[in-house]
Amino acid sequence: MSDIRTLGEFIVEKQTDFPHASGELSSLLGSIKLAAKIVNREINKAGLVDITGSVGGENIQGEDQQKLDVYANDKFKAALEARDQVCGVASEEEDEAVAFNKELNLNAKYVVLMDPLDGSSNIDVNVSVGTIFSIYRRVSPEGTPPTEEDFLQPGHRQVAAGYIIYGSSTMLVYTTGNGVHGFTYDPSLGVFCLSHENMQIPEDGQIYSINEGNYIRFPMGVKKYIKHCQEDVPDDNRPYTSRYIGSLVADFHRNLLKGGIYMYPSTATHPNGKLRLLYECNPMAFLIEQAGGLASDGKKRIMDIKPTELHQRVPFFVGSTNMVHNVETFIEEFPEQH
Ligand code: AHM
Ligand code: MG
Repeated sequence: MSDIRTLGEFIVEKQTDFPHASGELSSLLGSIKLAAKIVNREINKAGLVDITGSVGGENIQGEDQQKLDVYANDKFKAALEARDQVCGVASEEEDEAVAFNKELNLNAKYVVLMDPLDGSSNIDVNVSVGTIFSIYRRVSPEGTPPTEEDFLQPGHRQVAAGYIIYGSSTMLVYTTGNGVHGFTYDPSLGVFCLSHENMQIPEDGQIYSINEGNYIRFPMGVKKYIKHCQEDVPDDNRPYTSRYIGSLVADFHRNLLKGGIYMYPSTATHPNGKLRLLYECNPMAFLIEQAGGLASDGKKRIMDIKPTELHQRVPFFVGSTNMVHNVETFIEEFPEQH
């Protein structure tokens, strides 16, 4: 029992790692932890109550919104607003950024960008889903409502990022720029317990994760890389294993632990791919770099992209360093679009 370190204890312990630490970021992470527990409880009973299924609305990308998407969005927003450390949020489920207008919130230093329930189309079939979050210091003056500029910062300016995976067990994984740490939720105690300190992704991996159904629409470099993964070269541990859940958080989490690459390239029909730079790619990029891996749009570092709009999409290649370098080399060598 005495060996258990809870997320709350760990955050307080690490608080001194932040320059000018005042406890605000710790308190902010505390709100995320609380919302995660509430959403976890609801997801766990998704099969029992009439809560799954479409609410009937569409989000800005024209996709069906699931009831639990809306639920998770509301819970995370409420938890973030309640503790006064955040002046506004941008969410995959909201058309526009949301400003918190209470005076204490107006004086807050941080903005949060999030995908409250990623992979939610998987809930009905009992497959893992996740929440992804990304935290920045505002650039607009404190005491005023947040501006677009606060939300459109490049990923390298993130002060913290992480995800919660609601899976066979629920885990919260986060970084504040001092390594990546994972906590497993113990529902009987109601606490996240440190289970994976300082996670590191192997430099080389043997897993590739991509929706191969779209193969015909991929750029030539990606097609060639997939064939490379499938070649029989035992000295190089190939062919690699193909694993694709279709839930970014779950695919990312597995590859982080085992080594591998996750890819969502541009396609003939979706020239910028599917995933969103601000809610999905930047936070995963911060985590993977902190774990010793790489994240790229196929040509350049994800976290160096200057965002131009909230719901911007970007091709995404993330995982073990040597694998990401390798796919970039193929893309450079075979620049044809299809
Ligand atoms: P979502 O945010 O609408 O849930 O979409 C993101 C999800 C990712 O979790 C997953 O990796 C990807 O979409 C799967 O897309 P596809 O079904 O095209 O392979
Ligand atoms: Mg998503």
